[in-house]
Amino acid sequence: MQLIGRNLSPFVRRTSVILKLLDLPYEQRGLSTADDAEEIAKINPVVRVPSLILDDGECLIDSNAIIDHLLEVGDTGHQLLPAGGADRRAVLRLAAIGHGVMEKGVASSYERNRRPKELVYDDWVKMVEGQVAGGLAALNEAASSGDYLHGDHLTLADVNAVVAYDFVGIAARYLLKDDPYPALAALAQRCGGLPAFADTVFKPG
Ligand SMILES: N[C@@H](CCC(=O)N[C@@H](CS)C(=O)NCC(=O)O)C(=O)O
Repeated sequence: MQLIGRNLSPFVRRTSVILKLLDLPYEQRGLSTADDAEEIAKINPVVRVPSLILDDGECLIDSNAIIDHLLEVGDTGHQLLPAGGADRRAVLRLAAIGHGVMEKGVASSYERNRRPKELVYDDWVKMVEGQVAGGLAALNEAASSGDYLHGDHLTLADVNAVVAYDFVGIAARYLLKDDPYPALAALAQRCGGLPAFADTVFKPG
């Protein structure tokens, strides 16, 4: 399989983490939407990452659809996502909060970095960063009651939370000043020691 995109994108990195946790072999093609739009357009008509090209050439787009497939083929014991019921709903809810933090963190970064300075709308940046903070606070609260966000082992909720937290640390570090989310920071540190997370840290260049 071939994963398209760089791990700077939290959506790409969470896909990389899941591939590694499930021990699924893949290569990564580090294309970026800023520099490689033409190449990416040949793979995904809306020019976004990640995409995953399967061994038979089928191309999946959007991290949600990609991870849905990876869990279907690789998480047959339902470790990362419970098979059903209240546990599944709880993991999906927390995973959605992590995914929302990624979306709002990316939106804030695009507003600040992809527009000419005079066109940046500060009130809107403040609003999306308030949404990032709300999501991180909710994840921090969930992380405060045990070693994992839900249950007694690592799930998709932890993957998204840690990747979202790490991304905010890169893209809007000032939001983490004075360690406002200590339980989430501790979870990120613990998970950071696992190869699936350590091997997917974005390295520029
Ligand atoms: N819902 C998508 C979001 C993907 C996304 O926004 N990726 C960003 C990179 S971090 C991107 O491709 N941005 C370019 C664009 O949206 O124009 C997913 O979960 O995969």
